Amino acid sequence: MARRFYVTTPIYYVNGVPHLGTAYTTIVADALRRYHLLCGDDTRMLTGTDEHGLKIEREAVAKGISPQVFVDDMSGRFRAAWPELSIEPSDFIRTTEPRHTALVQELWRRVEANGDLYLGEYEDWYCVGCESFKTEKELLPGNLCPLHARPVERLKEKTYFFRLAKYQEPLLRHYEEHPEFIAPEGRRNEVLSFVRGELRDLSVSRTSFTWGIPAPGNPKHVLYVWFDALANYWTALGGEGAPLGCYWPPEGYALHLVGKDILRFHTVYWPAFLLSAKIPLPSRVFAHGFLTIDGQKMSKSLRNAVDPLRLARELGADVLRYQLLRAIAFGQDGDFDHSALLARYNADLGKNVGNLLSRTLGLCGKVTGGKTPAFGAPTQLETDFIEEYTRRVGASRAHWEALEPHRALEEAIGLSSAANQYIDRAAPWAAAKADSPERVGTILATLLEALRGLSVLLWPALPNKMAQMRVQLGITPLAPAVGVDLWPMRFEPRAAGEALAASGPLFPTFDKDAEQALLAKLAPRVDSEKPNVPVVQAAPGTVSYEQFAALDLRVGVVKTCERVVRKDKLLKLTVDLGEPEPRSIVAGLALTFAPEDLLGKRVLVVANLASREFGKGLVSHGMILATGPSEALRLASVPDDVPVGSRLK
Ligand code: ME8
Repeated sequence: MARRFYVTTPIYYVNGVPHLGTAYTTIVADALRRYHLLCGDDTRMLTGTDEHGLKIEREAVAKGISPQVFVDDMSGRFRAAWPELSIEPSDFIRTTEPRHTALVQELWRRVEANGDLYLGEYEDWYCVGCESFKTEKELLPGNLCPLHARPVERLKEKTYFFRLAKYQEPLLRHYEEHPEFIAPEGRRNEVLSFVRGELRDLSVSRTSFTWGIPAPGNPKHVLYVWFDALANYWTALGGEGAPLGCYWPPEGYALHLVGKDILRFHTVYWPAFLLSAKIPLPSRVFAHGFLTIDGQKMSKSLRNAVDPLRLARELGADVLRYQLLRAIAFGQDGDFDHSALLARYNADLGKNVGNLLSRTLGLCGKVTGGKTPAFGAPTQLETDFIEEYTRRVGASRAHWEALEPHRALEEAIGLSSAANQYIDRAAPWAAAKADSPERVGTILATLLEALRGLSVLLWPALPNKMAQMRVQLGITPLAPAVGVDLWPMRFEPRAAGEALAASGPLFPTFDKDAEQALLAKLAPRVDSEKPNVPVVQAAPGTVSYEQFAALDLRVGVVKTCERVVRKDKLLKLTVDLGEPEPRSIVAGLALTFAPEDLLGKRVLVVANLASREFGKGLVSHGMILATGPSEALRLASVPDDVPVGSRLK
């Protein structure tokens, strides 16, 4: 029976670009989506962007642009990023979309109609990074937020309160009646002890800024950004009675994947709002751990250095996906280590799965003329292998069900190791020498079937590589359909005589030199000398280190350059910044330089400047640094041996 499976990620704040942490949650969600598709489940995945609130408003003001222009640009970056990681959400919601704002206001009205909102005044410490009030108890010495290590602000304003205290008992009852609601177990205990403590009513509106959804009936207030954001999971389905409502309980199964930083919002506030609005609760909230990078705490400046998109462009999305899903026990904190990524790639994919494929197809090429052989009489070797196949395929499925992708993939790789051992034991080359074509055929047919199974088991993590593997195996691409279970629970070798299509190695391994070169390119530039001091607010007229580090200054080389018709000062260039495609940049350099002067020149580029339009179709995606008057400009540069794409810091 097809289940209705709805998986969501947090909607990400648009004050930064997608980084490894946000990519992590979104990749896991996509892998789960793919697993459920394979099972024939009616599957839906939601991600999106969280665009209101003080943090975003301030960021836009700092950039001198309107919040709407800022969020449009940043949200676009998230939307564009996910396909590069082979993430294919069914929907992408933005909290500034009318479909969302209208339904959030409906949710508010329902909560109000239930008597759960009242006006009052609130005074407490507020962390803009968390968009959350903090009690004195929670703060670090010096009034620092424990998560952001930044000073909190004292806020006092008129606000609507939500009667959270009223939901203490109903929440505890829900946790008890639905023990699976909060996972993993340790997180559940954290929430239980929080809710058993003193649950204070929650401030859910703000009056000191305007970048938010107006409170129905009192537009002086904008809704608290978390009230607004949490509702996305429900508003994206179209609210009550909408056709997509079937993905929400009671008909559907709704799973929220979140990082442990936002557990309380999802397991206390969100269910309380829903209980108040008389809307069914989601089925489960799973809070995963936090990633560190090469053993270093992931901070904003480091995040920029480990750009998941850059990794994916360098190695392919599948390699990054596999490492995040396999190396980190889902639920626990984990380290993302570049050398470990390459080592695991070589071991699991290159030398194990890749080798199995090339050995099998190589033998088929020699022995059966590149066609599938017939599966004849099995010996004990086949019987044992098939037993192991069936056990591992079942175990892998059970681990996906239990939200243990790392274990599910471990079983798949274990199956590949077992198949490699089986080849060594069955020794098809010896059977070929002994002129036993039937025996060789049985061995190769067994291996081909194991590979076919693997192409399904590994697809949630490695969708592109498994599609290529299926091409080499001469089988059709996976085409999941609702109600059709594609999980390879039965071992059914293919008919003889089907064409195979061996081509180059699927997972070419990196030798030591290639590994060193890649590591030098990929490893984040961690300034280990930098003391781990809390960031203090920048004095007027200065920028903080974080603001400086947010600038992406890169070394590029000019590939093409031409004048712009009717714009005397402008040149239109393409500049290689070490990205897959050169950037188009429009620069006011034409009064000093002729186009040919600049060809092949090294330049310094502000690579993350918002794109700017200079006229119809004339858009600049970066800025070249120079000094001097317009007619006598000198380009800022670095020595010629600095590699293209290097970042300045
Ligand atoms: O909290 N390791 O958005 P956000 C693992 N807008 N995951 C990480 C991570 C790390 N080091 N850093 C971030 C918000 N994440 C709100 C959510 S939902 C209604 C509103 C992931 O941009 C993880 O999923 O700060 C974490 O919960 C989320 O990004 C926070 O994203």
